[in-house]
Formats: sequence, structure tokens, C-alpha cells
Amino acid sequence: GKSMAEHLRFAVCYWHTLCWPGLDPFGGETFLRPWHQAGDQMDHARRKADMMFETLRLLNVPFFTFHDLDIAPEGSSLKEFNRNVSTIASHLLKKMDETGVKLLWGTANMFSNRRFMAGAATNPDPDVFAYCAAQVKHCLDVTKELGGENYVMWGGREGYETLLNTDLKRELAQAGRFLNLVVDYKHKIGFKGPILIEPKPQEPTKHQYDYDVATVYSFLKANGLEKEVKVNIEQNHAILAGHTFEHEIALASALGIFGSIDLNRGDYQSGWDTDQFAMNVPELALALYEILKAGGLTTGGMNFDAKIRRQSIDPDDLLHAHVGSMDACARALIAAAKMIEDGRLKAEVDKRYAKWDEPKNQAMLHGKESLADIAGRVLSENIDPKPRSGRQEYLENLLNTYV
Ligand code: 3MF
Ligand code: MG
Ligand code: MG
Repeated sequence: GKSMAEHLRFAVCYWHTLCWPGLDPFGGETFLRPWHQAGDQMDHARRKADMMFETLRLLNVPFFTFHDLDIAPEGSSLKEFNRNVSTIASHLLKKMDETGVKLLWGTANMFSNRRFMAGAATNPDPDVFAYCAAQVKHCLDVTKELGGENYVMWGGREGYETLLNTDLKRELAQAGRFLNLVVDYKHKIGFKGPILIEPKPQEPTKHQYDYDVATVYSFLKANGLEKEVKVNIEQNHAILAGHTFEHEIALASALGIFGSIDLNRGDYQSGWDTDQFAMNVPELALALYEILKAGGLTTGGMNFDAKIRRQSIDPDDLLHAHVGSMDACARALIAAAKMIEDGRLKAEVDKRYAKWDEPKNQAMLHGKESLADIAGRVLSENIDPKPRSGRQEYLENLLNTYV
């Protein structure tokens, strides 16, 4: 059937691949590309676009992703920025037609400019809220024009540093109104792909509102959007929230909001966007097992939201990084497929819950019995639960035979 790349729907991201020059909080750029230097900004933006397509060709990757600010210079007004974004978008569209490469998703950068320092849609200043509405409108228009299969929103500045200056209830209401406006507009222009919120805790604000999948789901529910909006799950963000990557995927799937993946890796030093390329096969196998159980990647994909390290001045490392991570994903996909086909994992789970299939337990589960009825039955039937094996070491050992 399908090739690995078709199953995994890999995407190269604009921001780490082409825009990031190797900064960290202690030092400046370590590798300057031509477009990081002085010169005509629109010329640089065109060269950057061409370099994106050259990278995609070398890697044979079917999708790319971008922020509006990655593809075009800001200029000195929103009018000029919109014009720049549209001009580069036409250039991208031409390249897409020539190569067959597609856009996995677009997104608006509402976190880099200092105007967003106290929030984007959750800013105490309504002018910032309005500005964000205008910026997202244009980015969604352009994403549609380019045939984007999703539209992503990461609330990079949607959070607070201290509650002492923050009206949390008001800010959450602003976020809800904003998302409803975006969803309404998406329907108005007939954008077919899902809107995806990307949860992340802890950075850059001290408390991010879209902390993790569970928090985003409760926010969607509170705003009546749980059928409209899905999530883009990032490996490093899951780890930063104290979860595992596979937990966030499994939870999103259980809640019916699993959308797409930003792939990278954090470690025990997670934070400040370390975003290493994911190369750990057993870890990826656990994630892909959950993705396969969730029905695979349909509109979503695997976007390499990962950066090469500051010392990787030679652009070859960018290719090695992507190839290495794709290879790890391919090996992990084979392992995950074996985990499913073999059937032993599922059999253990089925066995563990089998007692629920008994009619009296089905009745208890589906509301035919009251709490007092159940209590009466426990006493009259002398129900006395005994410890049962969870088979955990057996399963963890089994896992090692697949990878
Ligand atoms: C931050 C991120 C972001 C998002 C991006 C698109 C800059 O940790 O992961 O990357 O992925 O804004 O949603
Ligand atoms: Mg991301
Ligand atoms: Mg990230």
C-alpha cells in the first residue's frame, strides 16, 4: 500500500529550518544565512522560499509549514506586512505547482513582536485583540489560497507572569471569543481543514493558558468548540507538561480532538525550546502505536518542529537531522505496526477489562443501577475484590521485542 512518507505525512518547518540562526539566551547568531544579513528583505524572502523548496526536494518530503512572519518581512505596518505575505505566497504557490509539494498548515506569529508582550488575544489592551483578529484573518486567507490542510494556533503569549496584575477570568473569555471568531471565519470562507490548537506549558509566559491537552479540551468545551477544533501535539511540550508524548496523543484521541504532530524531543533539561530532532525509536514507537490506534494521520502530519544545534554551522547537518529523524520514525512505524498486528498487547488489555462485559456490570456502567442499589448488591453478594495481576513487566519486556 502506502509508502512510509505517505503514512507519516512529513513536513519541514520554515522557522527552525530557515529562520533560526543559532541563538540562545546567552549568545547571538552562530550561523548566518544570506537572508539573516542586510539587503533587500523581499529578495531575501524569495531566496528563503527557494531554499525551502530545495530542502524539500533533497529530503523528498511532501509538506511544509510556516508562520506568516517566517515567509515575509513585517514592514512598517500591517498593511505592508499583509502585502508582503501575499506576494511571497504567490511565489510559494508557483513553486508548489511546479513541485507537487503541499502545505500542511499555516499559522500567524503573534508572539515575537513586542506588541504581544502582554498577550495576543488575551491582552488587556483591546487594540491588540483587534490587531490579532486582522493578522489571523489574513493568514487564514493565505493558508486557504495555498491549499493548507490545517490551520494552527499556538498561543505563545497567551498566559501570565503574575496573577497580581491579571484578570484570569476575563482573559480566558477573550481567548474563547477569539477562537469563536476564527472558527466562524473559517466556515465563512469555506476553509475545509481543521483548526488546531497547539498546547504548551511554562514558556514563554510563566503560566500558559493552553497548558496541555486536558486544559485545551476543557477550554474548548467551555466555549462550545470541542467538535470544531483539534490539537497539534508537540513531543517536547508534552514532556515539559510532565506527561509523555504518547499520553497526550492517547488523551486527545480519547477526547476526539487528535489532529497533528509537531515532532521533536526534549529531555530532563526540557525548556527554552531545546527542540532536538527525535531519534529515539522505542519512544517514537509508543507514540506511533497510539497514533495508529487513533486511526493514523488523516488531515494531520509529522511536522519537524526541531532545530539543529548552535554548532551545526554546516547546512549538511540540517539534512542529516531530518533524514535521521525520518529513519527513526520509519523504524518506529514498523515496530508500531507489529505491536498492532501481533495482537498480544490488545489481548492483554481486553483480558484486563473482560469482566465489564458481564451483563450485571454493563447494567452498573450504563445507569440502570443507583449508588444505593450497587451498595446493596455488594453486601448481599459478598463482593470482595482480590488483587489481580497487571502484567506490566511482561508487557514492557514484550515491547522490547518489537523495536
Ligand atoms: C513553540 C512552538 C511553536 C509552534 C509554532 C506553530 C515556534 O514551542 O512549538 O514554534 O510550533 O508556533 O504552531
Ligand atoms: Mg511546535
Ligand atoms: Mg515548541
